[in-house]
Amino acid sequence: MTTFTPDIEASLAQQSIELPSWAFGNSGTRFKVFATPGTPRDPYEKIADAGQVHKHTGLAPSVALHIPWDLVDSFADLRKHAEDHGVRLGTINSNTFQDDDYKFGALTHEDDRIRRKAVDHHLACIDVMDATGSRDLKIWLAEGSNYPGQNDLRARQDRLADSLRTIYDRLGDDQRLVLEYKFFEPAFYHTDVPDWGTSYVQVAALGDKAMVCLDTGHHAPGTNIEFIVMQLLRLGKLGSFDFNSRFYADDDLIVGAADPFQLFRILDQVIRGGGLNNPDVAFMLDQCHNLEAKIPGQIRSVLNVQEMTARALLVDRPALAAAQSANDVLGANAVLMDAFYTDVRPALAAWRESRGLPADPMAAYAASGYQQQIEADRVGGTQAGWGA
Ligand code: LRH
Ligand code: MN
Ligand code: MN
Repeated sequence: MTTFTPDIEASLAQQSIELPSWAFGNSGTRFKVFATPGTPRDPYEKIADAGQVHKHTGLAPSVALHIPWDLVDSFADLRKHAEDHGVRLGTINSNTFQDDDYKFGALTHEDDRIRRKAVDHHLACIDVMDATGSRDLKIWLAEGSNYPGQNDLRARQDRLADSLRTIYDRLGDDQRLVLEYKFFEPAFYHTDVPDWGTSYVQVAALGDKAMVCLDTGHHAPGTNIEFIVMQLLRLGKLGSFDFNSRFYADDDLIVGAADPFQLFRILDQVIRGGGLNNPDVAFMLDQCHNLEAKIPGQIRSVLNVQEMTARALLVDRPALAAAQSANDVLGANAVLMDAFYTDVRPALAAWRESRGLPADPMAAYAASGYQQQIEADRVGGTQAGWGA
């Protein structure tokens, strides 16, 4: 069996992955949302469920919120509730994609009234961050156009810079803004923040507290995502990941499910660039579980990240560097592939047990009775969905 060095064990012990509150609500395609028994009815129940993921894996100590989906009367109370469930509140996500006013844009809108409304929403999100103790405000903008000529691309970029400046200036000393990019959808011709370069240009103009968020599902097929990871780390601007996996578009499937090798390559570059165990890089999931049960779906997800992290930590870096500098093409590739093909699951199971965690978190959750309990308890009321 593969064993881990103390250095690798120390890295694994520090790893933490943030869960999205919306992964616990119902979601679906534009054709149908299937209800899942036991689905939370409010943000409190979503956080209780997130606590289960952390309890069984030790990997997920924080939960990201989406505003207004997770609006509550008292965020101080929600914070306390999270602590009671062994987790804390993490990144606050703004939402400018479900309001009629934003049909033609939010932070880029031509109409100052609407643009001001969108800016104010972000300022309100920062108020939430003050109450929850969150560090990061994550901004994803659904703005763009469908037809060439529909909009003045350049003027929109200027208005975006201006809006972001107002938001940035409201951040506290220990708070940050992370700007997520996405190459298309919901707009099909142009998107105002379509790629890492645009996000980088915008956040670099703001200052040190603004970083790029990389959602793995937001790239065209065939994009070398690990190259982008390398470049952003090199520039000191990789603020966070939204992990998920995709076969076609922004599928939001379980991270590492579609292409474990890509996840390994990304984590390899994270390690190479000093991004692992680095508090400046937040590792989050951004997923939906349309068919599978949500809590085990999240457990599987964090375990996938842990597994590929452990494999990437096994890369023999001195041997890799030697092969690379000798231009030993096949030798260098073999060093990387040896690590990728190593089955670390038995070593991780043993390591978990040594830390008082279940060797098999999926089995432990299934045996815990929690799923049966929530399915019995949460009848009546409205199940929270991707949205409310
Ligand atoms: C947009 C996105 C963004 C949103 C989330 C629900 O596709 O990735 O991060 O906040 O999905
Ligand atoms: Mn995302
Ligand atoms: Mn997405």
